[in-house]
Amino acid sequence: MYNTKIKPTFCPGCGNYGIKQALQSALEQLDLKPHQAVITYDVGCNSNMADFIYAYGFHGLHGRSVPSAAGIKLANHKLPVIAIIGDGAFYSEGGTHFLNLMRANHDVTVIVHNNHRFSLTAGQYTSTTEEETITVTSPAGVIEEPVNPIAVSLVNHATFVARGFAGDVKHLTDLIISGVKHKGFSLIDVLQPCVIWNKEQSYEWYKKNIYYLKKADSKRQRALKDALNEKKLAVGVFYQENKPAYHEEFPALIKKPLVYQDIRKIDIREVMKEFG
Ligand SMILES: Cc1ncc(C[n+]2csc(CCOP(=O)(O)OP(=O)(O)O)c2C)c(N)n1
Ligand code: SF4
Ligand SMILES: [Mg+2]
Repeated sequence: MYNTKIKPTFCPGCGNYGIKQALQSALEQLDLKPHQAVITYDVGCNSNMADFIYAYGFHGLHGRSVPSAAGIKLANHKLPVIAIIGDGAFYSEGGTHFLNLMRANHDVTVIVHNNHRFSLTAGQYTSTTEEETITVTSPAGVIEEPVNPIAVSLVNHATFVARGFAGDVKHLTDLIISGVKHKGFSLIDVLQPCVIWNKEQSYEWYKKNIYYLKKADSKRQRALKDALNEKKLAVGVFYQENKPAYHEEFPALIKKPLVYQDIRKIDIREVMKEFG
């Protein structure tokens, strides 16, 4: 139901196949028909998915699929909105959106295809690439410390923080379902093998280096312990909190979604007099 006629063009073995499959299974299990949800896309290998998934979609600029998602949600908060984005886009290029949209608790689910590279443009290092990694833009090894998106989200007021693995589609499907059901901002960072530009972090490497969290914590400090674990990578829901979403607190949206409001009747002449 969610496939277009276009055959995916990801490289054979790319982790994006697993993420696509998990997203489509989640939509099916949530009983969302292609016209009942909106998916925003970015620029990158990950977001070529816009051509392959049959559902309402919006293609944004690099690093901007999440503000597009927040805007759509503000226009019609009855729609489930999912943003697809890469690590280079969300944690590097669109870093301000990463920091600021989660604080507002916009009710969107963000799925980050985290392959630790700018893959579409030939494998440059991003802000999540580990120190000392050799890439085309770091021939002597990366000097900077990597961003830890899970730890940053935990201390930056995100209300649902999770990490999945593209090689475990069933687990990732469950994370996406929980993220979409969560009322507020949900971050799902996905460990995504890129078989072309990141040979080190392969499926086998991840299988040896991940462990599964049992359940979401309700204390940020406790969840941080797993987020800061440098020996192994935790996958699962780190933290979840119930809090009103942005559209539930924004006065103009409390009665009904903006798209159902008749804005033709609004007369701004009185307000404008203040500035005349
Ligand atoms: C504003 C802007 N900056 C840079 C680019 C060039 N660009 C396009 S895709 C890309 C890499 C994408 O990396 P990432 O977001 O991690 O996605 P991936 O390809 O790894 O899935 C870059 C740098 C662009 N198109 N627009
Ligand atoms: S370059 Fe990497 S991320 Fe892009 S499609 Fe190929 S394997 Fe996937
Ligand atoms: Mg990337």
